[in-house]
Amino acid sequence: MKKSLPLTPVAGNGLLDRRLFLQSGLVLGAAQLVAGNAKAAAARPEWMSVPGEPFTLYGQPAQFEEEVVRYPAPNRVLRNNGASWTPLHRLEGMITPNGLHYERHHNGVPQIDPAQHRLLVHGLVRQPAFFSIDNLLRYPMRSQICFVECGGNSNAGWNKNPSRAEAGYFHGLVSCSEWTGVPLSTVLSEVGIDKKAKWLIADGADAFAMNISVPIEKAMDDAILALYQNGERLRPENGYPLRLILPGWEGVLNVKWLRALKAVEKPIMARNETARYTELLPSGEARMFTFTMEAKSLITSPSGGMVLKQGPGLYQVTGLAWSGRGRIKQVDVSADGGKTWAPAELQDPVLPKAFTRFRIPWQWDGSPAVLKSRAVDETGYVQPEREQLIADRGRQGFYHYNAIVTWGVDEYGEVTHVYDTEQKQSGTDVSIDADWD
Ligand SMILES: Nc1nc2c(c(=O)[nH]1)N[C@H]1C(S)=C(S)[C@@H](COP(=O)(O)O)O[C@H]1N2
Ligand SMILES: [Mo]
Repeated sequence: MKKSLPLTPVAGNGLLDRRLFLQSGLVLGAAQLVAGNAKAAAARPEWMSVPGEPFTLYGQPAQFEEEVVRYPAPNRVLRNNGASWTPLHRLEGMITPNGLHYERHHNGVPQIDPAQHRLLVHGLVRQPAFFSIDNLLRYPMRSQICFVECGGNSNAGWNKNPSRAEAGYFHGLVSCSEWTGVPLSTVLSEVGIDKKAKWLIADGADAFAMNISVPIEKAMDDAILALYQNGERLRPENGYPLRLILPGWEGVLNVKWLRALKAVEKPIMARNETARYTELLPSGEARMFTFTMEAKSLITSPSGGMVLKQGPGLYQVTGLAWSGRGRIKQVDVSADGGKTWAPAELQDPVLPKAFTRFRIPWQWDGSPAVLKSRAVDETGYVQPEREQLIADRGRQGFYHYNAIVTWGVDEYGEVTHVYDTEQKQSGTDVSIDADWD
């Protein structure tokens, strides 16, 4: 017999040992006990009396899951320049379903016929070449599970008042998929890169004609010319038929609808690497070419807009952590606004540059509580508190917000986003004040 763990808190305000969940699935006491007649409880539901629906060619979510959708940025969609958020607070595990991957386009989704699409590799190369999709499909492929995150994700965190958006509609400009395709290094060695080349200019085939500069080292390291997303061909909105995947690097560099790569000596200084995705620091200097997305974590349940309906008792606190520098080493959770912390259980697999699911049991006593999570990655980088991030970066930034997220729980079990350890703050609803131009 295993010795069972005591329900003694391991940190303030009722956080319990993370191993408790590994002991028994019934620890939350969530099962409904059969009171009285077990035969009535075993009665067949109505859908057992008629044959089911026929087969479908392509499956859709259950009709009862219609609320699990992306959230489009208000007013921006009509102009084809905007974003839509992944509902992270309604998902589990570490993989984002393809239909819910966040979207960010600057001029809509081009409808590309794969038979007519070509990738041109040129510039400082021995032999410029075209690659059709059929050509690329013949190369040996590689898969990597990694996140893609927009540098503008979570930017409502810079606002003076805490956003009232639900967790995913605030932090969901990040998604995690298994990307499969041809290692970019394979194609580059085929065309022969000149030693003078230090950058690749990547071009997209959308009406925005998006372009951006990618350092050669990253291109030769783990970059993928992705053709598949979670086992099926890319979705149009995520770059069909070909996109660049740079694991752990800012979303904007992951050029969709990829049509050209030009080897050059210097970055092109495109709009999206100068006027955008760059921030003015308090020193007056511009923080540019940041590339790697820093470690971040987010409690997805309970989170903003949810209610602890069962009243005081045992709850599962769960969320996601990720880092562009590598693996997540630890996620600490606090229920007392950061005074004390306890390590959460990290769910396998814990992969570099991928979502990592964490869980910890929490005994809520019915009084106000303040939940936080803090990610530490394998380089030792610790996710900063909001005050710290603002002290380091000032408020002119707009991009690259990765501070600790705080959820306040009131005595009714209602969960809201708060900024500091005060349980509740007044403040008007803040829309995501994003300049997506
Ligand atoms: N061709 C092209 N590539 C693009 C963009 C674009 O507008 N056009 N948007 C970029 C930005 S800013 C981000 S955050 C990611 C979004 O990828 P997704 O829409 O697949 O989530 O794609 C990047 N690649
Ligand atoms: Mo982005």
